[in-house]
This record gives sequence, C-alpha cells and structure tokens, in this order.
Amino acid sequence: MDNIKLALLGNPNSGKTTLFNALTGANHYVGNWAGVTVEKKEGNLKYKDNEIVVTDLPGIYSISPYSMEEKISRNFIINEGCDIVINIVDASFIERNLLLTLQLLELRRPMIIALNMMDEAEKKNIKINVKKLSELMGIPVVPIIAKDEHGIDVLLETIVNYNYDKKSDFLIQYEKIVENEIDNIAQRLEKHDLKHYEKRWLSLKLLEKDEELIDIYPNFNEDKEVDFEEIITKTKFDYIDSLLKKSTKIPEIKFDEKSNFVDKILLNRFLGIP
Ligand code: GDP
Ligand code: K
Ligand code: MG
Repeated sequence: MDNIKLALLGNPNSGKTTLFNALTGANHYVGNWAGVTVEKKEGNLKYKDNEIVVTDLPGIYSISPYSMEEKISRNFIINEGCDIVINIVDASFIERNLLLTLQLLELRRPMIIALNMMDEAEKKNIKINVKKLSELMGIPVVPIIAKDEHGIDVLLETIVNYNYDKKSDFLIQYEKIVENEIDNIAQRLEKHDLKHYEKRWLSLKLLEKDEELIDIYPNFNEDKEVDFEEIITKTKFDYIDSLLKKSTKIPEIKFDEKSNFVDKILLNRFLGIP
C-alpha cells in the first residue's frame, strides 16, 4: 500500500480531533458533509513513502441511523469511503466505548483500535491487557495518549503494516432464534443486490428493523412478536462483559455479582458520571 485512506471514528470526546491534528498537523481543511451542516475534516500526511489521507468522522455512540452524525459516519465506512477504520476508544471509559467497537467489528472491514486516554485510564487504576484485548477481537490495538502525541508512530507503523487483504471473520454468536432469523434473511437476500453491505451484517440490521436499510430492502420489514433489537444489544453487552473479564481490571464502583453492564451504565448515569 502506498496510498491509504483512514477514517477516524469513535464516541464523542474520545479524542478524534486531537488524534487527527497529531496526524495531519496543519495539512488539513474543514468543510461540510454534502447537504448538511455537520463539519467535515480531511487532511493528509506522508509516512515512509505512504501517502495517507485522514477523515475525521462525526462522533457517535452507535451505528444506528437515527442521527445525522450516525448516518454520515456509518455510510462513509460502509460505502468504502476508506481503506481502514481507526476506531478511537477512550480507555478510561472502555466499557461504554466498546459497544460502538463491536458494531464496527461486525462490519468486517479493516480496522485498528487506537486505545486513547491511557493517562486517564492509569489515573483511574484501570489495567488493560492490550495484547489480550487485541487477540480477543482479532485486530491490532495500539495504546496512545493523543494529547501528548504518544504512540502515534506505533499507530502509523501498524497502519502501513496492516494486512489489507485478510478478510475479517469476526463473529458474535447470538442465541438460536436470532441466528435462525439471520440465516433466513440472508437466504432471501441471495436474490437481491447487496451493494456494499456485508450479508450477515445486513441481515442482522434488517432484523433490528434499521430504518434506513428497511427503506432500501422494504420486503424484509416483517412484524415479529420478538424484540430482536433488544436481544441483539443485550448479547453485545454480555460480550463486552466477557471481553473485559478476560483482559481488563476496572476498580471503580463495586457492584454485586448479579448486576450486569446495563445496570452499571444506568447507575453511572444516575451518579452523574459522564
Ligand atoms: P473528539 O470529540 O473525539 O474529537 O475529542 P477531542 O479530540 O476534541 O478531545 C476531547 C478532549 O479530550 C479534549 O479536551 C482533548 O484535549 C482531550 N484529550 C484527547 N486525547 C487525550 C488523551 O490522550 N489524554 C487526555 N488526558 N486527554 C485527551
Ligand atoms: K469535542
Ligand atoms: Mg472532534
């Protein structure tokens, strides 16, 4: 690769713009996404004979199609507007940041995690086994402190050495009723133009009744008794719990054994922890 298009994507305030500036310096320009007033930032840099173009995407918590930011960011990635996604994860709030990460992994596109705010994580005594986390997710994870420009060289080295030809086979196994429906939809999709969509991902999103995709594939909007979106999201939260159990120690607040991740988010919100 000598011409690489990167997209920076992560939750709001995870440090995207800080990383963008660390990467591109003054070599960037600011515009708007076509037809909307959401800011678009693009810049470029040279690294060891590689011409790298960077797009700073709007910050989002999830790749649903509900806000303008979500629509812009997800369509940019899905429609192959980039060669690789740099998913910026705020290490000091790793639990909630990983929901977007899992949704991105399910797109099975080339991706690297820039694990930012490592200084903040350290202050909170959060211990992350980066190697383990990387193994579990099957993609590179690079710890950085974007504010101090720490880890930027390792990140660039990882970007230029990335195996762009290797197809991701990341998979979250859902419970049987969900898997059966995914298979069912995937089979019926055979006769349709999949455009740039990955088949399993598209099936999953149609099952979740994704508004934007149902407009494109109207025949899949069936009324089902079961709330599949809820089951799918719950499974993702359980997956995050198991990922973190195997890779991360978070002291913070003590919870009893029964409380799960969803309760923790609600409790944090109640306590006013952002
Ligand atoms: P964005 O919303 O994702 O674009 O996030 P920003 O780049 O605007 O960063 C949000 C805030 O986090 C800013 O105040 C940054 O200075 C700060 N920040 C970014 N990276 C780091 C980091 O690695 N450590 C710390 N402590 N703060 C950071
Ligand atoms: K900001
Ligand atoms: Mg920003």
